[in-house]
Amino acid sequence: MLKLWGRTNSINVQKVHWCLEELGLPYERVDAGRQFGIVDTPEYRRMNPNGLVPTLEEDGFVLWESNAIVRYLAAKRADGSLWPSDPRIRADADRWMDWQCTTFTPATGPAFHGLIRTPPESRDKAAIAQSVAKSEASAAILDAHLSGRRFVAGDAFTVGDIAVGAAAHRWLNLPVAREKRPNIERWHAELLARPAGAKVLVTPIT
Ligand SMILES: N[C@@H](CCC(=O)N[C@@H](CS)C(=O)NCC(=O)O)C(=O)O
Repeated sequence: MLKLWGRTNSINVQKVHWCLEELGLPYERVDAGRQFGIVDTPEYRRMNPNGLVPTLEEDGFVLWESNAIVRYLAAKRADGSLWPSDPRIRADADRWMDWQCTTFTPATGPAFHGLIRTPPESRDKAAIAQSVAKSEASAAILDAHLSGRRFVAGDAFTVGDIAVGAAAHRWLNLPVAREKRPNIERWHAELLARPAGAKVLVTPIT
């Protein structure tokens, strides 16, 4: 039985949660992190020494790092669709997963934390403005890439859409003025039309 630890408002947890829902696998999810605690207990630290969420456990096999977990789960679908079997399409999906965690989410992070998790009187306005500018630069790259492509790695939904989609959902729901990005908006609407996407990509973001 698959067991996932993590609170549902974390995008890293959302990726794993979304993948589990896409695959229709039976699983148990335990709220952990921030107000739910658990991550600092010795039992949790034995599984995940980082004290972060998500963590996945399956019959004694423990995995952390959200993108690695998503790929592990997607590999269970043996038809090579969600984590593509074609090496080039797989590399493309993997590349966008890496871009999400090394470029896009670091760009949006200060704006998210400043505007959503920090009281107005304590906000660093300059850091938020810089974060919005960096996020726009990332959004421009993603929007251009999605021009003429249905999903990030081509015609089919893959793990790349899960990672980038969770991050894009957060960006699109930040209370900031954004440039129009028609390709991102069309793709995001398609992600939300998927039952698993609609279940996991909740609003408001918190
Ligand atoms: N690279 C890790 C990052 C994990 C991470 O930073 N998790 C955050 C939530 S998104 C966390 O655990 N924050 C502390 C907490 O929730 O207590 C991954 O992708 O899984």
